[in-house]
Amino acid sequence: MTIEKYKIEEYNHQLMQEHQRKLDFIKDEVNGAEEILQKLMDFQVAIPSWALGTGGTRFGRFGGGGEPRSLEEKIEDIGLLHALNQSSGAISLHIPWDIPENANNIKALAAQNGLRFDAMNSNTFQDQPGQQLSYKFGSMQHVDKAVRRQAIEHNIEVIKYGVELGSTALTVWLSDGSCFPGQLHFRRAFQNTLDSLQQVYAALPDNWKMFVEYKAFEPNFYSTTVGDWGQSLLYATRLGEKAYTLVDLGHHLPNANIEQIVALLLMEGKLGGFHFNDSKYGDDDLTVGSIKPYQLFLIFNELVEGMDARGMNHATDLGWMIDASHNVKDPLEDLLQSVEAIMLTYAQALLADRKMLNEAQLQNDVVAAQEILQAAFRTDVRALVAEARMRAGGALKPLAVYRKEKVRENLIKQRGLKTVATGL
Ligand code: AOS
Ligand code: ZN
Ligand code: ZN
Ligand code: ZN
Repeated sequence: MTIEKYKIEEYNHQLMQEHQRKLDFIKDEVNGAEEILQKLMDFQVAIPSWALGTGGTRFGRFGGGGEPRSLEEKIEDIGLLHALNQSSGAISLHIPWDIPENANNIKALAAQNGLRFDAMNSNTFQDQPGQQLSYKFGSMQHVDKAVRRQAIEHNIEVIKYGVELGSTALTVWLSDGSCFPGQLHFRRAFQNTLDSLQQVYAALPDNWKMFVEYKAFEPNFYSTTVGDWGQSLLYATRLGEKAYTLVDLGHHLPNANIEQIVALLLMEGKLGGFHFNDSKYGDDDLTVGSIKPYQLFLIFNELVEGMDARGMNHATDLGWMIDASHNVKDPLEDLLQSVEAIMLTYAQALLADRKMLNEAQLQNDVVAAQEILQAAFRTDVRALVAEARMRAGGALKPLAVYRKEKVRENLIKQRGLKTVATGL
């Protein structure tokens, strides 16, 4: 199914008067509104192929129907999101869940939908049917060289698929670790992992990046071999200049200061990419901005400040991706909400008065610093984000159009009620 452009324009037209009033107000309030609008239009967030179906937990899964049954249908779904918000112009694939049978056709279909291929994701956290050796005790860390070899070869295969599709990054998330004290020799696990990663790194094309994603715990509950940003940074530094750390917002121990982590990784030129989501307890993979919107703002504040300090291009120099899972929401509605939350927060970070903040910091004026940040965070930028979306050809209110056009009902009609998308 597709949503015709004229339909979106019709809906926009109905809302125009109200929108214009709000836009005029905010344009009056902030400096450099046009510049912010352009940055918002340029900013694209990649949608993970595994987030288009219902996720579920180990206690069960309650499918919502009409889920994509193939890579083609996943691309179609993201095409729908992108038509509505014009900010989801990329897809992050997962091998083996999304093996492209015919790369040229898949590339053409993505292009038709205005999508490019962001980072490719490998999978050595599950055993696949017919797989020779098991990852039960790890993949790249494994004591058996043959298992490590298998994991390395899989990652090299993922790069090959990515090259065919025009992707330029590989995300490696390893579930390697241990469940009990004594199970693992930490240094040996680190060395084996480094050695394995080095062999994958050697197969990376020149224009590619490698993202090393860390995660505090789960599925291993005693130790994780890429468990925090320190370990990830250590691997990335040892690997070389094409290797970077990837920050997934849900992968920290409780109360970690993620904005500080981001600031330091940027300072070192080692921040490569992002997995946006939100969490209350752990790797909850909840809708972006649904639990801790102020934390998200503080992270974006550091991102904008740090990227500007290094002269980086906000839209292209980092890999912006969502990593989400949905238990009770329609996945597409959830993703619309997540992208919206990212754009709103990015806009707020763009309008923070950084010059004043810097002065306040130099004066040790703690109160002023807080006022400046919170003034930006409390600014209602919804009309700005909506305007950017409309100028790019999207909907002023994507979620409303999605519901009025009965997208899910139509997808269920087309694909059936009992569909299971491959993914987490
Ligand atoms: C796992 O917890 C990580 O967040 C991964 O980035 C991701 O969920 C996984 O690679 C999906 O395949
Ligand atoms: Zn992730
Ligand atoms: Zn995760
Ligand atoms: Zn996750």
